[in-house]
Amino acid sequence: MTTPPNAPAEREAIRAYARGLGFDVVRFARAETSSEVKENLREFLAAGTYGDMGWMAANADRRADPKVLWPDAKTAIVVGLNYGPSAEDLAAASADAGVISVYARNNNYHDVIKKKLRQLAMWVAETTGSDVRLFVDTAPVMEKPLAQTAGIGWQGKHTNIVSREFGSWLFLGEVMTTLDLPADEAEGDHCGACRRCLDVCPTQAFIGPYKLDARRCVSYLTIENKGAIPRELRPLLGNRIYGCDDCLAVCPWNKFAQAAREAAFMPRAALTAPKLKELAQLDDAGFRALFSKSPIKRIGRARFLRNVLIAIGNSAEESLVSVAQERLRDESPLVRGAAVWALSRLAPVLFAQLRGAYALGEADDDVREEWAAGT
Ligand code: B12
Ligand code: SF4
Ligand code: SF4
Repeated sequence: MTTPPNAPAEREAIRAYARGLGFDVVRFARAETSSEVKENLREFLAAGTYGDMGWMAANADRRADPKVLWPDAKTAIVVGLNYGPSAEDLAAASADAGVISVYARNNNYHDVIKKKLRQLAMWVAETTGSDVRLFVDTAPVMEKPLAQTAGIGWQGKHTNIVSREFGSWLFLGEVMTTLDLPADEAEGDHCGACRRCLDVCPTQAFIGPYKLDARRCVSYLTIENKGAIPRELRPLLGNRIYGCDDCLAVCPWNKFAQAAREAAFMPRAALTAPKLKELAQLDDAGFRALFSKSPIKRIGRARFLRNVLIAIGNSAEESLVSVAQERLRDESPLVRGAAVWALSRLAPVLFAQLRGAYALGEADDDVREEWAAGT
């Protein structure tokens, strides 16, 4: 173990260096989780509310405790990168346009944060001689409890970190090190009696304060979920086609939020209120080109068009009937199934006319079921 003699000064030097890299908040915690947090994770996994995210359960031991993940880790340098939107970024889109959540309107934040974390990790290793590892999002680390212990903010009732300086809009990342550095003060809970985030949720995904049923969350349904979106939830998605910001956006602590300064997070015009018609007509090459460097690329064309067609079904826009109809012959059964539902909502008479012939020629069981079910 490396214990620097001037740990507080060392800590401040690391903070200054990380701030220089563009991180908006840099704080320090012991690389460990409390027994309470471990128990909460156990409860969450036992309830099965993680849906298809089997990787949450698969590495539960490591996720519950950084010491299992890396026994030599002593300190977590926890960073926050502000991606705060402007008021116009949060304005409602018209019925024929889709809403992509704020975090996905430009480059993939994993790449942006990883690049900075790598620089930070290398610098810490070189200047202190300690071992380092970096984490962002996909690693089995519970980033939110670590961020709360480090004092970046508190886990609000919407379960995300709320910062007194940046509201709901911080991405998190960590460099863990074998250096033994003094921890910063933890942040307390400042939600009080407020429950705005719980009440605004379009799919009522909260089981209660601080407890999310991920299977109902639009973010899960439109991003992580690989199959068809459950029928009863489809109308509740509205025109949200990738992720959701409703519980974040409504938080009163956002009055202290600041617009992002990181250029890679400035929204691309093409991904701000994109027209549903154009999105539904994307082929594979078009999808890849539009979402180059974007986190949306990961889910692939079929899952994305599934979301777009659900939004078309919710749009009540007659002009989109022909668009839904075109996708009835799409090569992907996931897309065809969503197109059937969209058509049944937008044009029930046409749907009834086409039903017999299309259902007969349909090779996929799930799509045939969509024809049988209608709206
Ligand atoms: C899995 C995951 C998801 C899942 C599940 C979300 C969830 N709440 O767990 C889905 C796909 C739904 C999701 C959605 C989103 N995510 Co996400 N996600 C993750 C991931 C990979 C793991 C989170 C995790 O460990 N969940 C497990 C459960 C057990 O954790 P939990 O909900 O926090 O559970 C706690 C509470 O239940 C609490 N608890 C239980 N009972 C009680 C009682 C009381 C009184 C209290 C105080 C607490 C409490 O204790 C539990 C443990 O701490 C993290 C990255 C990471 N590695 O940490 C990103 C992460 C949490 N996601 C993030 C973001 C930005 C989002 C979205 C906003 C994206 C979007 N715009 O669509 C949404 C927000 C939805 C929401 N309201 O949470 C950011 C959040 C940043 C922040 N400021 O907090 C993270 C940290 C990624 C990152 N590196 O920046 N996500
Ligand atoms: S992200 Fe949207 S759907 Fe998910 S919990 Fe928050 S408000 Fe509900
Ligand atoms: S909206 Fe209210 S309850 Fe939800 S996180 Fe913000 S302060 Fe807490």
